[in-house]
Amino acid sequence: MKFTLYDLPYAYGALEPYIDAMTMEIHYTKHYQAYLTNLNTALEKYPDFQTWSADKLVEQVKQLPEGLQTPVRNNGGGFINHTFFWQIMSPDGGGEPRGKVGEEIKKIFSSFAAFQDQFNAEAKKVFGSGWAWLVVDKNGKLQIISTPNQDSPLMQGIRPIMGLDVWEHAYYLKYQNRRPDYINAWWHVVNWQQVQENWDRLHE
Ligand code: MN3
Repeated sequence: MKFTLYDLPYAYGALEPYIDAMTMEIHYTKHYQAYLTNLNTALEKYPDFQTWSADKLVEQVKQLPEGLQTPVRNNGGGFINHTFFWQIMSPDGGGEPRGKVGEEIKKIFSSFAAFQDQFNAEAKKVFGSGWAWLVVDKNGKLQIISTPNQDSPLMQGIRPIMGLDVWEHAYYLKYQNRRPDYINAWWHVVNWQQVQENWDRLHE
């Protein structure tokens, strides 16, 4: 079994003006594709693991054969992180979350604005390349974390329900060095309905 690209449910230009079409196209067709190709190539030599899901490979990366650990960490992580990221954005996104996630955010962070401030601070402080995440921790509580490179929260046994790619490749064409501007714009495309579904899946 080989992994395949997740089909974007919207056009490259659909998230304009917040995320430009060229960035989306290069991000999807070059970066995302490269993680996928490299993951599939790495697995060719390890038939025992070809039936595992990509999430399981990343989650259990430390239990894998040594030669498979680094490719899974970097490319498996890159593959699942991006597959996740495409889904939590939408041209119909933005605004404030309603329903259970909205309630939980207000309960834990006191207000949506305070939550955004804390998330923005976490995303800004990532040194070099990485991700900021809204996760459900082991006690079922919402928490904001960041990870370096393509490390996934799954590697710590925690589940993301929302995440933001702060690698320069995600914003440099439009925002150059202005990561805070990219972060502020990104809130306009957050697909809260999907975030809610991600939450629901963890609480079934
Ligand atoms: Mn990326």
